[in-house]
Amino acid sequence: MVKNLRITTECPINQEKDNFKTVIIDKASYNKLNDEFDPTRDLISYSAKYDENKDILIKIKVQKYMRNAFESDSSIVVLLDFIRDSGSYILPFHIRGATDHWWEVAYSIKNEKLLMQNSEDTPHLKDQKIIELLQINEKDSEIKLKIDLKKLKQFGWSENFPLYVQILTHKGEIITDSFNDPKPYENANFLVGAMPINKFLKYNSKCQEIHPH
Ligand SMILES: [Ca+2]
Ligand SMILES: [Ca+2]
Repeated sequence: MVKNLRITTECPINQEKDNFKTVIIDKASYNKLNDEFDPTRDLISYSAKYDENKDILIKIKVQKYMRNAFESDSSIVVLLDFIRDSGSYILPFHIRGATDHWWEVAYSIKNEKLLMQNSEDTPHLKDQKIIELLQINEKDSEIKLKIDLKKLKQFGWSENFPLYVQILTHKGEIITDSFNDPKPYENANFLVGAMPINKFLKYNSKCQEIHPH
């Protein structure tokens, strides 16, 4: 039994500037490691939209973006689960823990540098550039990514399937925050739940606010 499940409420449909739509606002606490980079690993919100080429853009906001954090062993990690009955439940990049959404590709974002990992049963995805970093906005503590849906379709995804996105931060092997569960580090490092981002955008769903319990 997973304890401390997140408590969420709906927040109003929020069209941000540039037509991004807020997906999740995280008001829960995070795992402070008491180095100078705690605020950089604190996830605040994420939002998404389709771009003019029908790819999905994702914007991730942290409390305070500090480049130095990502020059050492911290990063923002994005997991994509887009093939049913496939993928890995063990977290990538030697991060301790697991997820209930078995991912096919994972990206570790360290400033302009992206590391990619594919699950063991999807070797054909190795070195495929599915996520691209578009922008780091230090002033607003945001990064912007593109998910290449044409690439996903090449590898068996279709618009009818959910595209589950999971986002977390970590330092070394330790999870520090996630949008799936506010305190995975208190729940045996198990991430629960993920947003099917294409369905979210298609059905104009309301954003979720994660509250401390
Ligand atoms: Ca947070
Ligand atoms: Ca999967």
